[in-house]
Amino acid sequence: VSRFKIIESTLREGEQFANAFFDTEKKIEIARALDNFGVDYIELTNPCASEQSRLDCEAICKLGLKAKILTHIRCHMDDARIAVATGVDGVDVMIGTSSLMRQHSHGKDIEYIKKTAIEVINFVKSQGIEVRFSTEDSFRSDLVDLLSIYSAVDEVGVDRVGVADTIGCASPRQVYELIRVLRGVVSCDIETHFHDDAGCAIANAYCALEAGATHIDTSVLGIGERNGITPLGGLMARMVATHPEYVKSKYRLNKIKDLEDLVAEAVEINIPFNNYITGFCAFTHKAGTTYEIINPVDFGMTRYVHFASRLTGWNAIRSRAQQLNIKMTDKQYKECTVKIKALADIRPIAIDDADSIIRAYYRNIQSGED
Ligand code: HCA
Ligand code: CU
Repeated sequence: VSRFKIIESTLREGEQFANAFFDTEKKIEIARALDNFGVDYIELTNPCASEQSRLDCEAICKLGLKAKILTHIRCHMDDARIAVATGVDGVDVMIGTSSLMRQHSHGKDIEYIKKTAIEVINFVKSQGIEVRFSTEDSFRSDLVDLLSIYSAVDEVGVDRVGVADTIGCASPRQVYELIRVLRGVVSCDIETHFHDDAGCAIANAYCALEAGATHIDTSVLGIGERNGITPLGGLMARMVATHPEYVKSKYRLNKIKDLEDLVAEAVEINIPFNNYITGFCAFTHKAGTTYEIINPVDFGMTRYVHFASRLTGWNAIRSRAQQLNIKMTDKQYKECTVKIKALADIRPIAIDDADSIIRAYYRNIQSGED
């Protein structure tokens, strides 16, 4: 779990998001921002998708980024030749669903898939770059066929195998079990790719790591096909909670807000109110104590205590009073809090209302002391 790598797919999976259209300049800006954040890999759209996609891929390879540049292709020699010619550091090869679906997979298909996969893998490796082999819709494929294909590509020296939950149907326990079994079968790295249709994309990524996966696919804000994949920020939130040293030393977490703003603006969406870390209320406390599993400071964010409400507590009022340079005894903070709550029970109150009550209460006790 602790030494995982990120394959950032905003410029591949993310380009499949409904609103996404990235021109060359925007792709370069996003690639630089991802690199600056510290992602390990940046995955780009198949250069065979369009002439501009190919040119953009070449342009990003020439930027000299620290992150390794990957492109994503179908399991064909034609795609592979075009991909390696762009100057990428590695190729993510994917085999389509249909041939792996239970109904269709009988011996002959599997042998054909293995033969094609091995040809493509050997070719990419002969060019001295990385190669990953994944199967689309892995969780609905026949397990025996799946493992037989993965072990065949592992034997010829693939760098990574990829498991993809293309339709977002997998549950964390299923993920754990499949990756656990796969971990025992292959010796290469294991990459995973989770769609979020059923709300499990982050949990599934975490379970995959627990079971022995080494690489996680993400995109900024999770953008991708349909409602997208594991979001980069959400994965950081999950990982910083359990592995703070590794995550904080490796990624520039305080860049997450700028990165998300950049992508949100490019695809014309708002950051969701409840977004991990950057949602407007992600560190706003209204009732109860100010405990958090994540320290906002790690991400360049600040905690906010929403103290002007009927749910407020005297700790919140004390910290607000102190911001106003007002010092009282605990008993007095508590009394003052009762007054604020009484007004907030009658109508919604603003910060100003609460501040006025605090100030009036304070004046009152001071004049009493005189
Ligand atoms: C696609 C499908 C894919 C591939 C993932 C992978 C998926 O758009 O080509 O290469 O591992 O979700 O299966 O994104
Ligand atoms: Cu996908």
